[in-house]
Amino acid sequence: MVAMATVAYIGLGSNLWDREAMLTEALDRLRAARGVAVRRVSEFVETSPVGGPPGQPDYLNAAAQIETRLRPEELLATLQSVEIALGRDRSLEPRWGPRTCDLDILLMGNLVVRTPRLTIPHERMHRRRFVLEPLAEIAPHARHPVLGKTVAQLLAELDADR
Ligand code: A4P
Ligand code: MG
Repeated sequence: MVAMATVAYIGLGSNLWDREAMLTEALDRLRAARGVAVRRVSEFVETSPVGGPPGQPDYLNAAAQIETRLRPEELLATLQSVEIALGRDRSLEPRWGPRTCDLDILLMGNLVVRTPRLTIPHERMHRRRFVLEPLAEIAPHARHPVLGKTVAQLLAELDADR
C-alpha cells in the first residue's frame, strides 16, 4: 500500500445473467475490499456491444469513483478477485465477448502506467461512449493525464465525430 490515498475511476460492465445484480454485487464487494472506499457511482446505462462476436447481448455499464491507498497492481488484483467471485472465467471467453462482470481501472490520479499487465489510463477509454458517458456523469472535470483533456471534452469529441 502507498501512504497517500489516490482518487481513481473504475469502469463496470456486464452483459450476462442478471446484469443489474452483477454490477450491484461488484460495487458491494468493492466497498468491502481492503484499502478501497467507493465515493460515487453513476447510473447504470444500457449500451450496445462494441466489438466482440456478433449477436452478444446489450451491456449494462457504470462508472465508480473510489479512493484507494492500494498500488495499481494491488488494485488490479482486487478487481480481478471481484470478477472471479462473480463467476467470471476468462479461459471460456472470446475476446470482448459476453462477460458476467468486467472491472477496468480507467484513471488513477495523474498516474501513467504501461506494463504488460496494466495500462493506465485504460487504453481505449477515450474512444468509448460506454465508458465516457457514465464517467462524465460523476467526473466531467477529471483529466486524462496523457491526452491532457477532461472527460467532458473527450465525450464531446466523440459526439463531434459521429
Ligand atoms: N489490463 C491492462 N490495463 C488494465 C486496466 N487499466 N484495467 C489487463 C483492467 N485491466 C487492465 O482484461 C485483459 C487484461 O487487461 C487483464 O488481464 C489486465 O491484466 P480482461 O478484463 O480479461 O479482458 P477484456 O475485458 O476483454 O479486455 P479489456 O481490455 O477490459 O476490454 P475492453 O476494451 O474494456 O472491452 N461494449 C459495451 N457496450 N460495454 C462494455 O462494457 N466491454 C468490452 C471489453 C467490449 N465491448 C463492450 C464492453
Ligand atoms: Mg477488463
